[in-house]
Amino acid sequence: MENPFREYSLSDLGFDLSRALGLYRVINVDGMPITGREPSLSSDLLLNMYIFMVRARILDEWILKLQRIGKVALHAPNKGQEAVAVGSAMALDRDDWLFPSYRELGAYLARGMSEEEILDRSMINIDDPLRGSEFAIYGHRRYNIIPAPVPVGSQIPLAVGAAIAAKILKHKTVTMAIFGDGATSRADFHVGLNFAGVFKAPVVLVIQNNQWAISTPAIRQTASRTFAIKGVAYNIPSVRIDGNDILAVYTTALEAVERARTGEGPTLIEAVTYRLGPHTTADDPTRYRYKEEVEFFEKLDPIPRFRKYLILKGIMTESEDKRIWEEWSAKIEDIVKNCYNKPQLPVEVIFENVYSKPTWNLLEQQEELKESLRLINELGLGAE
Ligand SMILES: Cc1ncc(C[n+]2csc(CCOP(=O)(O)OP(=O)(O)O)c2C)c(N)n1
Ligand SMILES: [Mg+2]
Repeated sequence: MENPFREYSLSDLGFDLSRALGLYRVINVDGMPITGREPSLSSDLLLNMYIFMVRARILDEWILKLQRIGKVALHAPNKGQEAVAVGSAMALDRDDWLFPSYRELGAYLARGMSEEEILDRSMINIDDPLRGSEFAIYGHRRYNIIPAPVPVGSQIPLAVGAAIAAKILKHKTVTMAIFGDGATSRADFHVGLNFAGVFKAPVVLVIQNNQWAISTPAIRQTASRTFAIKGVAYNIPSVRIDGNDILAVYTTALEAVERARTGEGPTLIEAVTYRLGPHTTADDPTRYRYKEEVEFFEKLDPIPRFRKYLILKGIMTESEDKRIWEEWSAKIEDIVKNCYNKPQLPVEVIFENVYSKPTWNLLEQQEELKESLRLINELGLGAE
């Protein structure tokens, strides 16, 4: 037993506390690299990062439009947060597991999910892999993506538990949870961090600090100077980074994934970003934040910033960039049309996948539904 009366000092932490207070970036807000920080990555990898962000942006805009015409029930816009989603997911290997939140289209794409699969889910059509259960929630076993939970932050202890299980089984897999600043106020966050610290779980915990939890600003979420500092109390190396700099996100996440894989335990990453859109399509942010604030953060958009860097480095020309946007806009428009025209799921699916043998009251409700549908049909009251 260690002497409980022993005195500790900062050097006992075993990691650099200042990383939880600083703001690590590799490229500045004008897309200029910071001397000595550029990773040596292939042009293909850098271009892929950019294309995933472009695809996420185009897809996000489409889902928003589809919601506005009544084809999608609800959407949580991703605009402005693409670098966190893409950069962190790209640091994972194929066999690792992602426990995302509901604002990570870029992460699903980076794990190999297609626009078609995402849109089938959004529109709850006949090919919806989750057969209508929940809404605005994605996930797929094929890509080792756990469907995002609705209760905020509940993916954190799950990701930590899965990481501990992998460690016990001596699997080399790493788990990563992505969640918001709001989730750090849930008990799940503290329980998760406590277990991760004690059991040295091979997990990477990424806070998407987008400054808002619906209408609650980050300043009302915590009195801590940074969100990353919270990890220090659990003896978890914690790093605060510029989440609108995809190279900072990718290199920090990669370092964390490697630490986890080599048995060094968890890392907490606070990625500072900004939610440019509303919380969801059911939210009106003009009721709680000024448009000047949004205009200020629009200038820090991660996509034009990385675009400037790629052009500056000669990895992409202006016309190649134009071609990427045109190509993906056209491709995604075709996919939208195709998914739009697929038949809807039959309404009876709401009774599926609950009990292996339906209970008497479910059977009764099923009959009632059938009868209501028959009546609606007979009276010509149905939607097209
Ligand atoms: C336990 C729980 N409480 C409240 C809600 C309602 N709710 C949904 S999202 C949200 C805000 C979450 O904010 P944050 O964690 O910062 O994520 P962001 O939406 O900004 O990505 C709230 C309060 C919920 N889904 N679950
Ligand atoms: Mg938030």
